[in-house]
Amino acid sequence: MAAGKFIAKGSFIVFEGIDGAGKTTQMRLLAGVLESLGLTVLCTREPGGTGIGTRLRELLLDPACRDINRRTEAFLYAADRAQHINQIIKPALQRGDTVLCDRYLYSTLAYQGGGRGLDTDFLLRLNTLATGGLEPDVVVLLDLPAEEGIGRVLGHGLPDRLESEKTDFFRQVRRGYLEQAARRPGIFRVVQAGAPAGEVHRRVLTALEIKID
Ligand code: Z5A
Repeated sequence: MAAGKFIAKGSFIVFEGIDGAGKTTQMRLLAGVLESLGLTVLCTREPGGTGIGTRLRELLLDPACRDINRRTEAFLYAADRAQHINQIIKPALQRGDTVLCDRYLYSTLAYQGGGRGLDTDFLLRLNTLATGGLEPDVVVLLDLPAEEGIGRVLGHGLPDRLESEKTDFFRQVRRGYLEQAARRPGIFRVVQAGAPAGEVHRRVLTALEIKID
């Protein structure tokens, strides 16, 4: 097995995509491969990668908070991110762990920007404050049509606040992601995610230049 330029001790890898894109599934599969390469892997997520973040997540995804102001929502995601980076991500990277993160600031740009129409400059300024400029080595964008993603998640119980949004919203979110990927080809790897999980896993490995003999 050989790993390309993105995979090393202390690499920071982010998975992005609309709801149901398969981020959790693909992170778990990749973590297994990286561990077999001898790396110590930390899997984490946003929102909710810390104790404080878990409480923010409950608030953010609560259907009763449907009337949240879109700027308030952006500030809460940024607050979750600031706590997550300082408590979890930076210490792990400093230890030499390989960090796999389910969502990061690109979710804010896609959902609060593309989906809710907040100004990109405002979101970037807010998130530069929250992240201190910390960027991942690579962003794996799992891309699939909004209808497919929604179809996958609606199988698992009551929809949370964001899952109940209209399909159009998720189309705009998807567009927001694809625009980011087009603007930042150096950091984004777009993987077509509308295939069985094993096939998507192979595509992720190819995107990350990991070769299995
Ligand atoms: N949000 C935001 O607005 N702004 C921000 O800055 C941040 C987040 C950080 C987090 O919810 C919400 O917060 C999210 C965006 C918003 N929107 N919502 N809702 P979350 O963490 O609960 O939701 P998620 O990240 O979208 O997770 P998810 O819905 O579970 O999707 P996933 O992790 O991408 O997929 P999965 O869990 O791996 O798979 C979902 C289902 O599909 C499951 O039943 C799998 O068995 C199935 N699956 C997975 N892969 C496949 C394939 N290849 N084929 C068929 N079925 C599959």
